[in-house]
Amino acid sequence: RITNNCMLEIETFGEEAVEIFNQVEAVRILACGTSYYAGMVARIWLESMGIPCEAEIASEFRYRNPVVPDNALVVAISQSGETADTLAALNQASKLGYKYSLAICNSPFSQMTRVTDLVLHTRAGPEISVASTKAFTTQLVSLLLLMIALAKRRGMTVDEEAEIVSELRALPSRIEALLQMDKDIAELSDYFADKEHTLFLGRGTHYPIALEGALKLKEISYIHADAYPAGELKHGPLALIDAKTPTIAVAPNNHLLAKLKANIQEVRARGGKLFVFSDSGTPIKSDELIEVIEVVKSGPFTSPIIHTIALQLLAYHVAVTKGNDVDNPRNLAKSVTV
Ligand code: F1P
Repeated sequence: RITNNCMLEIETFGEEAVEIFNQVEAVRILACGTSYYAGMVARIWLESMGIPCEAEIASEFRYRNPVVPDNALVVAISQSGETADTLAALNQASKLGYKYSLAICNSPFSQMTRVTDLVLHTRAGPEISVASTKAFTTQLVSLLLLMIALAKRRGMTVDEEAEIVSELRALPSRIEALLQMDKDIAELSDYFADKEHTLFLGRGTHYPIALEGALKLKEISYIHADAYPAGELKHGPLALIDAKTPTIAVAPNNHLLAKLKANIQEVRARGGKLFVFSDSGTPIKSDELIEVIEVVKSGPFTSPIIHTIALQLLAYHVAVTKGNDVDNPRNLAKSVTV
């Protein structure tokens, strides 16, 4: 719910939460799969506001003993709220002495919501398909609201807050506009349907979006997909580039674009076909090896959401083209409770 600015925090989190947020000095995010990628984006957001933050894979954190910062908030993100590794990681965080806890969950009656101090419901509605889609985008919105609540205590100005809130208000119409691109994205699916491997690249907040795009393609299209931070290309992944391995670059028109353009050229120079998901107006030209897909332009905080939906549509159409059961992919369960 995005209501008028001054009410935003109380309406979203409640007064008890606001009291806890006044104390929080550091954040550790714990999650699995798609939810972990949302946490990776949030880590960059929180850091950019001067809030120390780590994002961790829950199945690793549950066996570790890191030093706990003072007044630290542990944030568990989970669509189901029943994921065994995330619950175990929360338990470990409590044993280690994390002072406060928050669950960001889609299911209001899940186990996770019963063990944390605070709960933020993502209200995505029921997710019928196994692969997380709208759970992810609502997690990102929830994490943005959390970032605002915490950043206000670190000197975020009213104008800065208003800018992010106005971006959020514009999000539904931008998503509507993006969904109009469905046919264009569907047309790409033939190219991918017979491929065995795909590489995803991104930088900054869009690196986790590349990871999520790769995960969706794996989960429902059964195409092997890996995502790399684009700067890592020359440290190994370039060896994978050939005419049979397409690369998808998540390339919004932001301060990292110049670097990403150089990485795109590195792939092109080796004869790799590229699909560049950019914003309208981005100075990258299509040619025989590069196909630019212009997604709806959005602000810096909501661009990861817009780009995610474009990649979700791509994975969906590739899966449909291959005749897969999109809602029930093989070998996967909706809730990973063991
Ligand atoms: C985590 C997760 C999902 C994935 C699949 C298996 O679930 O890895 O991201 O799409 O459903 O579980 P959750 O903790 O977000 O419910």
